[in-house]
Parts: sequence; C-alpha cells; structure tokens
Amino acid sequence: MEDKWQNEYDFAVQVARAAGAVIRKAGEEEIKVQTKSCAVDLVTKTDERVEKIIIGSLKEHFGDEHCFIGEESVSSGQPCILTDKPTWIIDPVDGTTNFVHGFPFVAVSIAFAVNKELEFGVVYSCLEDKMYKARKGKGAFCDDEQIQVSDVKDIHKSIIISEHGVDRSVDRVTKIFSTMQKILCIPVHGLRGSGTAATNMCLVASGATEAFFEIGIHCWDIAAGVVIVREAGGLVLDVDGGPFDLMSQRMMSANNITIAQRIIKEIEIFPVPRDDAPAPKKK
Ligand code: LIP
Repeated sequence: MEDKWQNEYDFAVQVARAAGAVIRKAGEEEIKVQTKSCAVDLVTKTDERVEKIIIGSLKEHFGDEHCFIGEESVSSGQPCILTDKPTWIIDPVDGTTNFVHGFPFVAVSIAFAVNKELEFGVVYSCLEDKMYKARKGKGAFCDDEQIQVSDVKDIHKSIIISEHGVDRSVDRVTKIFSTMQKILCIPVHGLRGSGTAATNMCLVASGATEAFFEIGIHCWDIAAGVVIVREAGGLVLDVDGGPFDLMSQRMMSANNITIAQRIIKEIEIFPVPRDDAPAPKKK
C-alpha cells in the first residue's frame, strides 16, 4: 500500500536539519532583537529568514497545493486558519529568547496536517543536534532510537514542565506561579522548563519528564510535539481535561492519564484568545 506522506515526512526532516544549521551559523547581526506583542516577546531576523527558507523549500518541492501556518507569517498578518487541505505548521525558531541569550535549547518545529488531522511532526533541537520525529501510527524517534514516555504513575516521583510565556500582567503571572507552587508542594520531584514548547514535549516523549502544560501557547509551538508525544505512548488534552484543540492556546501533555489528571487539578486557568480567532478590526 502506498505509504502516504512518506515523501513529505522525509523532506521535512531534511529541511529541519538544514534550518537548524542556519540557526547555528547565525551571526550577531542576525540575532539583533526586535519585539512583537510585548517587550519580552522577541523575534530576530533569523526567525524570519529561517521561516522563509523552510516555506520556500517546501513550496519548491511540493508546489503551491499545500497551505502554510508559520509563526512569523501569522505575526506579519497571514491568517492562522487550519483547513482540510494539506497544511504545514511551522515554528522556525522555537525558543527565540533562548536563541538570543545563547541558552542551549532552540528547536525547529515542523508539523503536517491533512483534513485537520496531524500526520507527522519533526522537532530538531539544533543546539543539541537531536532530531525528534514521529508519524501517526509509526512510533516516535530521537535520531534513530525509538522513544517512549516514562512509566511513572506516582505524582510524587515526577518532574513536571511548565512555562510562564511572555505575558507579564500581574494577574496572569500570579495565576501561573500559584499553579506552579501548588504543583511543587504536592510535592513533585521538580519543576522544569526548557524555554521551548517543542523541546518540552520531546522531553515528555523521551521519558525525561512526566508532563508539560501551558496556557497561551501557539499551534506552531506544539503541533509537531503533539504527534511525537502521542506516538511515544503519551497523551495530549486540554488543560481542563477535555479534548485537545490545537487552536485553543491550551495544552496538557503527559505520560499517562493518572499524572495528567493530578496536575489538571492544580491548574488555575485564565482566558486566552484562539489562534484562529478573527484579527481584531483596526480602529
Ligand atoms: C516560545 C514557546 C514557549 C513559551 C514562550 C515562547 P517562541 O515560543 O516555545 O513554550 O513559553 O513564551 O512562546 O516564541 O520562542 O517560538
């Protein structure tokens, strides 16, 4: 039987690796910081250049039939709408703040969806030179080694990942840190955060941590990681325990339902817009 999307998958791995090499070679000039939604929501010329390279390579290889959702394209006004058409969901530099500071976790995240179903995900942690990848129904891998989520069921023996995002409003920061405090005092072995959602999800998939959740996260940050976690035997939910919704800006990924439900009890949820919400009308 034809192995549908194998070409797209193999090419995505090649493109992610090539994009990672561009990130590693970026000079100081390229890392000059600009900001987006607020003073700590950083973007660099590298983010924009790498996204153009990725999308350009994919268009050249597969023609214009496919659709694209890229972090920097959306940031410059492209719609963030997932249709039934084959769609690439791309974060060219996940962990931009890390990239600017030289903190060693920066990932290229490329996912592919058809009929709104995620078919595969590729996360290249380019400073670690680790290629995480997974196709629906075919397992998850780091380089050539198959990976599996942790078998820990006791929350007291877990490491949980959470991130604080870029919103520095007192109300939101208070809720985030109150949640972190409640989780830490369960107690769990520890809280961690790599600064890139894509890498965090690969740490769940590889069994290094038991769960990662975030509210305010974007589809491009997590789409590839969702496939990798699922194919490593984990699960992905909404932060209230309901079904996961890629465009909701809310995500809980875990090794099993026991850990997921225990963490969900502690999460203080705050409202966030959907990624596919219509852009506010300019006044
Ligand atoms: C980052 C996410 C991270 C989140 C940061 C930021 P970016 O993505 O991967 O989980 O906490 O605020 O959004 O902006 O570096 O591509």
